[in-house]
Amino acid sequence: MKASDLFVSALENEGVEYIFAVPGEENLDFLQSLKNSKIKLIINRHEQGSGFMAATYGRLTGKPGVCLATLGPGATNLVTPAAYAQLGGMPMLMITGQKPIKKSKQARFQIIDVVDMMRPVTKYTKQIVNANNIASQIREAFRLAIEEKPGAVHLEFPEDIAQEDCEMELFEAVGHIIPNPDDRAIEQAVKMIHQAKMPLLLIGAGANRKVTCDALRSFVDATGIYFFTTQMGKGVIDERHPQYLGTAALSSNDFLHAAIDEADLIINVGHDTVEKPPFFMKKGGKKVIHVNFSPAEVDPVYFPQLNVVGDITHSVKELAAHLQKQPHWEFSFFKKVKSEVESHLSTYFKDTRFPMLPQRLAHLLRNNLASGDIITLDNGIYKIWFARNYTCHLPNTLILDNSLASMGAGLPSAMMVNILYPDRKVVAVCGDGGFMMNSQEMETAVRLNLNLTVIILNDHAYGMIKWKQQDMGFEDFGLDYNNPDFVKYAESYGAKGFRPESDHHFQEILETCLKSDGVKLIDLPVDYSLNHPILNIMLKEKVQKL
Ligand SMILES: Cc1ncc(C[n+]2csc(CCOP(=O)(O)OP(=O)(O)O)c2C)c(N)n1
Ligand SMILES: [Mg+2]
Repeated sequence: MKASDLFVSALENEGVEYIFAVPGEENLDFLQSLKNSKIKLIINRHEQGSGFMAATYGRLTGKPGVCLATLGPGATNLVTPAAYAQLGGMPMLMITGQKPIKKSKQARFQIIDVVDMMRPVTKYTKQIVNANNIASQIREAFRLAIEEKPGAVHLEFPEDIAQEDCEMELFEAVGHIIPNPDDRAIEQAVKMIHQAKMPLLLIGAGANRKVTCDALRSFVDATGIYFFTTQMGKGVIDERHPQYLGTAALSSNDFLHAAIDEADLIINVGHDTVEKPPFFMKKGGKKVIHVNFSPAEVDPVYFPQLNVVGDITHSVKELAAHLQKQPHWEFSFFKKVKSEVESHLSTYFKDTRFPMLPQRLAHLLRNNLASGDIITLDNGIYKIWFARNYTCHLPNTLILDNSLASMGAGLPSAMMVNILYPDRKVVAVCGDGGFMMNSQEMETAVRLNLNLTVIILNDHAYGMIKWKQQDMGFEDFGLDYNNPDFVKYAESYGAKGFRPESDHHFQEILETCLKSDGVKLIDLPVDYSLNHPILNIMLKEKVQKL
């Protein structure tokens, strides 16, 4: 059998449905083998588009998303999505081509050491040097990509190896059950929670990767313990729950941190240090119980006193089964913080000024989307507003990246969401900077007849960096630019473009976009004048008074 045919059979054997690709000549044997396969080939316009789609596939299904690129420049373009998947815990396999490794007349043309380049951003990176190893190396790559903590893996498939003859041999895709935590760890955790006066629950990204919602919800209902989430832990429990305190979009000085500061124990389920810290631990300060698939990595701002290691759903169930409400638990301050948060957030929900406040946009989207509909975010200042102000009802309904925090993933991840869940509406919320980083994928979206709406928050600037610049006391400098006419830009791809002129007009356009099929783009002027006064000044003052 031809090696590239075996490669594709091995991918089919792993249940691969899609390959996202920008092929080069070094991938042509592979491409030919793919032609006769059930796997759907999706051609992107930049390798980042392929990588972000594959990573999002992995993030949402738990199965590795697969992307394909050529050697050298194709592979270097995959580095950002690799880091995105690796830090974010998203299973993804990257396949890159290479010139013949046994005998080549190309000297060093286009050749860099891709396997080594991928090392710091993957769990596994290997060149296939013999066709007879293809099946086992693919099995091993999938095993590692899926295993907690999931991440990126890479296989380099050189041209001459792809053309070799080999035996047809596949390995069964065997998974494993994650071990349960040790009873002693549960006992110690229960003791610490019983002894605490003001315990708080933190829900992080790991809880969104597995089906932990029911267990966590029962834990909160049974104990009455208040909870908050990291940005990537949003939606694990419906945020309309009376014990929901908020999402840690900042690391300190938000209302939520008044509660965190008072708590004497944090039960952390599924957060690891790759996310922007939801709070800082201090020597002699509050205690933390780390409930996760593996022990905590120690960091100057994170050094938990107890690790409960094992399947987190089971850990949470065990904790809930052994905990009893304690008469000395004191939650009245958390209740007060919650009501302050709610009244603060709602102040700006109704502010209809135009250009529009990001707070208002989060509110309008919540009102217009069903519980299962999905927003994907790119990276910019609005991510903070959405994390704080958008109320998730279900897990993975606000898809954002708070680990690599890369710009450019908003549109590709919305495309992947639409392919996976054609019955749910999807809106990509992007900055004008982030959108432009992968805007070429508009062509892919239109060609694939996808249904999605892109909202561009137009401030003609790298707004997030402006916000930081102002906070650091620097003068406004070096962060402004001009934009293309986004309406015409959308139209040139065969998409629909809209430019609202008032709050009311935006609502009409949004309704039209959500009701209609196809790719739609809304160029929304945004008002960022409250970023600095609220996030840097007002919050600090209000939190101190609590
Ligand atoms: C690929 C990448 N480059 C640079 C950054 C640093 N960065 C973070 S946010 C930001 C500005 C984002 O601008 P825009 O997309 O317009 O969003 P805004 O904050 O203006 O709403 C920059 C440059 C990044 N996170 N990712
Ligand atoms: Mg901007």
